[in-house]
Amino acid sequence: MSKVIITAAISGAEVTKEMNPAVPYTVEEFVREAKSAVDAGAAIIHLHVRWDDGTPTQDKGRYAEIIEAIRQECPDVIIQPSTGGATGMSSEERLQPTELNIEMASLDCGTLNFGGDEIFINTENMIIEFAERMNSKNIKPELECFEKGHVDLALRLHKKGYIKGPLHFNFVLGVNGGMTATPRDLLFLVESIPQDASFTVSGMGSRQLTMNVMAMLLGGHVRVGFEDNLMMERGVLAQSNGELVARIARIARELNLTVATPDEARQILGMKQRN
Ligand code: KMH
Ligand code: ZN
Repeated sequence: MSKVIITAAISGAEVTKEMNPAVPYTVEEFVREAKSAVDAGAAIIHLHVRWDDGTPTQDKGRYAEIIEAIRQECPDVIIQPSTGGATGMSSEERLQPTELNIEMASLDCGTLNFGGDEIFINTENMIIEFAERMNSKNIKPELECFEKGHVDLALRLHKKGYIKGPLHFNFVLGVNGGMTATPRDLLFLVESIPQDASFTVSGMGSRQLTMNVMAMLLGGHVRVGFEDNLMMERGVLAQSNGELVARIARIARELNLTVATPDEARQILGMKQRN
């Protein structure tokens, strides 16, 4: 039976408690949200951290504190810190979590508009620098692609040896400035990557569910969580990240897929086992 990896992006850098009171800010809230997601079937936690007042930070010490606390409750889960951080952060700031003992991180593969006046900057040289940092620390990159040009750049940098295989993409669709979260655009992206690459799909807002289902039909993996979507349905807030994970895990099982454990996810993604 095919396996599907569920990633939970539990916090993000843009969503706030005003939008959904369950968005985590404190260490205890991060643990609560991570545990709810893992208990429901998440194998990977994509992690942005905050200070207690909700301010997004890439501070190494804050990551260490929150990762350690999550590990106490969820010892096996793959923790994937963000190196995207929030728009406007410098490369040095964003790279801080790679100084910790982590096994995976996001690697953003191109620049894009990010709504209003925001620009999410990832120049070619930045991507090379981030990739080389991850290579040197044996950190598995998840290739975040918000549009097709990002996929092409990632493939070019792979060919040049900067991004190591096996390649694992995350197609992030529906951001204001990136590709739309439509079946046509997702299919175009899936058909643009090598046969032996794996992919996960993130859709914004209500498109989280539709893009997740399509990803599974195409043999891919899924990302849910507050970073991309705060609602179960129109007008109904998700009570926890776990609620979003539980729904996609149920749908996966109904599609005759098995939800991957963290160790199975490591195997699928070509990562070292933890112990
Ligand atoms: N917060 C966005 C500006 C990542 O985590 O690598 C970038 C982001 C991507 O979320
Ligand atoms: Zn992120």
